[in-house]
Amino acid sequence: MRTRAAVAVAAGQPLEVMEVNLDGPRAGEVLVEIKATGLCHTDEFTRSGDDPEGIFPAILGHEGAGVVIEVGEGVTSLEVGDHVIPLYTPECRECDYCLNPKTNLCQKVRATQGAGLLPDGSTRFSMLDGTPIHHYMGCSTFANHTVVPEIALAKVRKDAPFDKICYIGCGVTTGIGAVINTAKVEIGSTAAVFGLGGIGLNVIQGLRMAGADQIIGVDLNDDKEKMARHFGMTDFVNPSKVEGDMVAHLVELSGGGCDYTFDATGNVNVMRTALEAAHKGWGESIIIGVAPAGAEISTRPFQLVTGRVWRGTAFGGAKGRTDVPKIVDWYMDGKIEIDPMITHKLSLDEINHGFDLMHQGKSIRAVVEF
Ligand code: NAD
Ligand code: AHE
Ligand code: ZN
Ligand code: ZN
Repeated sequence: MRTRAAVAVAAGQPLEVMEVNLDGPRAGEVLVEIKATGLCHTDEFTRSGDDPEGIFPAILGHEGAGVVIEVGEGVTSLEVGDHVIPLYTPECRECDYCLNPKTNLCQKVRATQGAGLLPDGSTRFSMLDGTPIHHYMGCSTFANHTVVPEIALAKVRKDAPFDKICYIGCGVTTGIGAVINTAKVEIGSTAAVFGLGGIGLNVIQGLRMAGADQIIGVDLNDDKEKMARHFGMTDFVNPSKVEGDMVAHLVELSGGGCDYTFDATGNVNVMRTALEAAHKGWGESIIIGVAPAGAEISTRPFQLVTGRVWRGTAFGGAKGRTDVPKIVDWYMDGKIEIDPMITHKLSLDEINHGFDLMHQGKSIRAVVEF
């Protein structure tokens, strides 16, 4: 078939919206009509050329929701008409990682996924001249139709709106999951969140659910304060307005250091500040942000010797096929809020404007509706 997609033709170039060829699903694969997709900063990270795994041409996008149109041979868990959210962290339920409750990093298809291919080593997308187009994070949701492995689809209820639940495909689950699954924040905790964008606001929402007492938000952009307070932030810090050392400022503000800190910026200098603002003896700092090729984190080992813990999280530690349908229920039951964070709706043709809004700090989530 043919479908319309925004293609990343080369690193650093705007996406090009065009008709592409899409082959049907093979064994273990599912054809999905994407109804809506969010624009995550990780898509921009790859488009820009910062991603060491970036491959071009590719169809980016990993925060989508849609409907099953066709299932390939041997697919048993999904049928035509099911509503689904593609998972960049699949859940095969049989690999060593899936069988270990300590991780969500299913490795069943990670090697081919990282190479921009489906598990059989080929692509389903191609240009009209036959040039193959790579898949991205196993999802490629910047296309009206995509082919995804069965193990990388969460089946969700049919009454949930696509233009909101697409965000559960990354930002919502990552932020809330970082608090609940990775940090396991306790009632009464003190926390700091660095970066109040599409991920950081969901960390804040997760901290409020977990019962944190103090939630310090840190961002260079003052415009992020209002929305963060809406989601539960108790104190706002703009580092550009802090005189002297940021770590000392945060340690004082939190009364000795934070029980938990979260980086949602992808900046390795911020990651160091976040680690060092964690409480001596027990503070944990969770890295969520994704840093460019070549960037490295550093601190004095003494920071860890004296009891601080540095950890990371992918997709908020969520096991997607199991956890994502529950998070959709949380949204539908009013336990979590998504709507205020969807600040812009765009057509596929306007997708590059969505990345402009991200750079200008004007959007939280821009969502493309097909
Ligand atoms: P975003 O652009 O919506 O938000 C980033 C925020 O950080 C902005 O508000 C910006 O003003 C702020 N910021 C930037 N530099 C800062 C600094 N030096 N100090 C303080 N604030 C600063 O991005 P997002 O979609 O929220 O993504 C955030 C990060 O999380 C990105 O690196 C993204 O790639 C990563 N991410 C990781 C996962 C994961 O599974 N680990 C999932 C999703 C996103
Ligand atoms: N390709 C990058 C790494 C990017 C990365 O860490 N991605 C996160 C999800 S970000 C979603 O917005 C992730 O899931 N990581 C685990 C994994 O297996 O990729 C690089 O630096 O090479
Ligand atoms: Zn993402
Ligand atoms: Zn697995």
